[in-house]
Amino acid sequence: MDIRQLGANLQEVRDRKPLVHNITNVVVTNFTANGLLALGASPVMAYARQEVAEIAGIAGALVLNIGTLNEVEVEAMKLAGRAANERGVPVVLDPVGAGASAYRTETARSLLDELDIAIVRGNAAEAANLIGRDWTIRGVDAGAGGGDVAELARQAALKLGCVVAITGETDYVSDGRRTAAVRGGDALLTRVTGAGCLLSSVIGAYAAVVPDPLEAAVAALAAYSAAAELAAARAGKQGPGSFQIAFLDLLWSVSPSDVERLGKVEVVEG
Ligand code: ATP
Ligand code: TZP
Ligand code: MG
Ligand code: MG
Repeated sequence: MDIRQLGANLQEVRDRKPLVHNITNVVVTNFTANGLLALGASPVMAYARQEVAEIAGIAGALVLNIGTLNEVEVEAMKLAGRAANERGVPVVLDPVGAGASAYRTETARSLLDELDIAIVRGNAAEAANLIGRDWTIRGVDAGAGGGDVAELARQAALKLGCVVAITGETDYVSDGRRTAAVRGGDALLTRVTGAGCLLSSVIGAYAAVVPDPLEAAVAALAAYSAAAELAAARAGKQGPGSFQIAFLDLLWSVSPSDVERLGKVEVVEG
């Protein structure tokens, strides 16, 4: 894994402005589109089964997020996912709330079974529940769990056959062979709804331009954490509202050298 490319990968996103097709939840749609625009990517939200295959097929990445899932949307996700797979477009899955209801868990698993997913990004509870491990989840937020999250990421990557990024105070990313820890960020991210969902879409933007999905996820997490740290320094004292605006500003202004200076990536294994 080349962790010296963190800044170069951000520049690549800005230079290539990848089109990111999001089928996401109703809570975070606007924040996700604004965050991708601020970073330098090009968001499109498209849900109709009449069009999703066409749009996913020309996108740089497809992001599937089950935050407010329903039957019609899940059908659209599968149509879009198949078109993306046929065209070699990387697919990112955010299994929001997996474990909170049987429908969410089963839907996330069926997307993983039926589609070739490149990267799963979720909290520890979602990742654990996807692979049949117990971990408390309350609505969409991870509760207390326990154990070694780096090992959970590794096991989930092996079992699901893709890169798994588990976020929290420290993020862990694994492809089953190589595992990295990304530290930093700011706890105010947990007070802004959609901070995780936007991150999954940012990972999509990176996956569109960085061929190795593990490297793409690590670079996205490092940039996101750096932007959050700078935003907290600028506006954190005022609280989550001001932080959210500052964070969007920082996604726009964080520089490749900021990411290299602030990025706290450690290769745990591989
Ligand atoms: P949850 O619903 O459990 O909060 P999520 O899907 O919103 O999960 P998070 O795990 O909160 O996603 O991750 C979103 C971003 O917030 C990531 O960049 C992560 O590193 C960061 N983050 C989460 N908790 C902390 C923390 N305590 N300190 C610093 N950064 C954090
Ligand atoms: N309810 C359903 S989806 C959603 C909520 C609150 C947004 C979750 O966003 P995140 O990024 O996991 O905080
Ligand atoms: Mg959160
Ligand atoms: Mg989430």
